[in-house]
Amino acid sequence: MSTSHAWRRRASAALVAAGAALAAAAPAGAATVADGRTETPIVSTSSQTDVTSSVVRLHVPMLPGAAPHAAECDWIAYERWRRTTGPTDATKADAVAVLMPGVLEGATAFDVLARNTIREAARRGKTIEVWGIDRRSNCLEDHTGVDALDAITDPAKADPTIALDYYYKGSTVAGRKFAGWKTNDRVLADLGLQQTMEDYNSVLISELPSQPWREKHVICGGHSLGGPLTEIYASWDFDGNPATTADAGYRQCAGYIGLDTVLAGGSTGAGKLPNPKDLLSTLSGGIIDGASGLSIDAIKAGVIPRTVNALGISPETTNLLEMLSVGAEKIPDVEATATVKALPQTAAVNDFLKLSGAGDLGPWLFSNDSLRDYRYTYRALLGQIMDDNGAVIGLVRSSFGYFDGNTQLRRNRLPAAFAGIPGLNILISPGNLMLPQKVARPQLTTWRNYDALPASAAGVTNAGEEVTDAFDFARTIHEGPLNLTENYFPIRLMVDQALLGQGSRTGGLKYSMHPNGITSKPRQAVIGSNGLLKPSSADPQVIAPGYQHLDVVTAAERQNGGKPELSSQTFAGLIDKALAG
Ligand SMILES: [Ca+2]
Ligand SMILES: [Ca+2]
Ligand SMILES: [Ca+2]
Repeated sequence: MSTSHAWRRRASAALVAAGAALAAAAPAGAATVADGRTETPIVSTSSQTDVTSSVVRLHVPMLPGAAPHAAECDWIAYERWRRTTGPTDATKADAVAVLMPGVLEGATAFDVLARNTIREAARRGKTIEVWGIDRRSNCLEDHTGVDALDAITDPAKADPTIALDYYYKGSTVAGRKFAGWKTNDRVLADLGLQQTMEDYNSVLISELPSQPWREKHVICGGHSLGGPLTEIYASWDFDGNPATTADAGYRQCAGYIGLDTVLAGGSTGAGKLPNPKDLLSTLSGGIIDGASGLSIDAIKAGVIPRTVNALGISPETTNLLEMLSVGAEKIPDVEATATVKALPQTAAVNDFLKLSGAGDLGPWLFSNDSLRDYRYTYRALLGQIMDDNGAVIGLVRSSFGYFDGNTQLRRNRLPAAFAGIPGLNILISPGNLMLPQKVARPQLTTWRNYDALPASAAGVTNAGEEVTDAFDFARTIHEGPLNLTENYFPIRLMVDQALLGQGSRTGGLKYSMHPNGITSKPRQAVIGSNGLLKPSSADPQVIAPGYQHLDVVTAAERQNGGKPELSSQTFAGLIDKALAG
């Protein structure tokens, strides 16, 4: 990918971007909204210009009884990808695929898969759209500082200090001051399954008004937790009367796609429940301890955390990731050390840098060793945090290249040390992970893309295991008004899922009435061979060799060795099958 080429296009589109910024502000002011719908074009630096992207926002107030909340939270959003030459009316497309993200994941995660699948479908003679849902919890995010950084068109001036000063030093950007992290916002306790299912459905029925059309042309699916959420959507009965089914979730979908996830896994209680309790325990910082800790009242009262704030994973650090990704896209080879050293010494930032940089259990427990001890370019820093040869957190791993420039690397032994600790071992996964040695005068660690591995990668990774383009990966973390992270993942959502799976039908869970909805239509899973799941017989599945948990949605169209990109090929195949009915 040519960065300079991308830069020229971005600069030439500056006027469009200015207009987009105004439209994006509409939900706050609402003055320019005629009918409760806005669509904001995204100025993308993707080289695949035959696919265009936009953000659609719909005015859909929260369910009655929700806690007081910001006006932004009465809007829902999705990112829309479609053929540049295709119809603007989605119902004129052959198919619309609607995808639900996983834990801590935002809509832009689907960018690469969406583009590749739209292009593959076109080669098969079909015009399709892909929509990525941005769950309602994203309404709590304030992107002002990151967006200001992203808007700078001269790479030499893309100084992250602009964003850091906004989030940490009270500076004013675009007339706004940061109001602080909303980790304990009461409204998060209301963002459970019922609200999420209603939102999934609202996108479909308001944008594609004909139920018969939807049942023939809409593909439903998701990544990670988005798989169980799709199973639950298929089971949902929106008028609460199981005798009428035109309103049921499974009657809105022609087929289902699962991306490193399980679709027919029993999240509705129909089969064996994939046990989310260890993950819940970890995400809640150990406060939720198994089934006994599952209580909606406790979340509302604030006894159980309302969002993830554990092990350095917090709204603060996911926001930081987005900031760093701007550097990894625009100034990939510039040294990031000064920025890393300038990061605030908050508990969340320190925990995250230490978890990522300690290298073994002893230093993690007894020292201050952290990523602050090493020197990286921006792209190498992103690699340390998210690549399959750097990231200690398996949920965020993608395979986008390998380190270079530093001859003093060592194995990172911390994840292996965590392997026996229940809960921790779900988030912190062993792998072929490297880290710079801690030395007095560290060398600068640089980065090589997935298709240009250095000889020093031998024995750690290889061309067959590297599948994602580093430029596109960095781009998708922050591009446009949305982003790749769900900074305020509502723990309520996963608690509801666990309760539903245990058979509870109290409150809003009573609408899960069609447990076999997910098996009523064609379905297909793509499983990464290095992802988070073991192969299972729950769904028809394709195994993507070398793919990590995120690679199933980020893998590049052009694979090493001329191999086909399996996620988009499989996705397009499922669409063909579903359309054939
Ligand atoms: Ca019904
Ligand atoms: Ca790698
Ligand atoms: Ca987000």
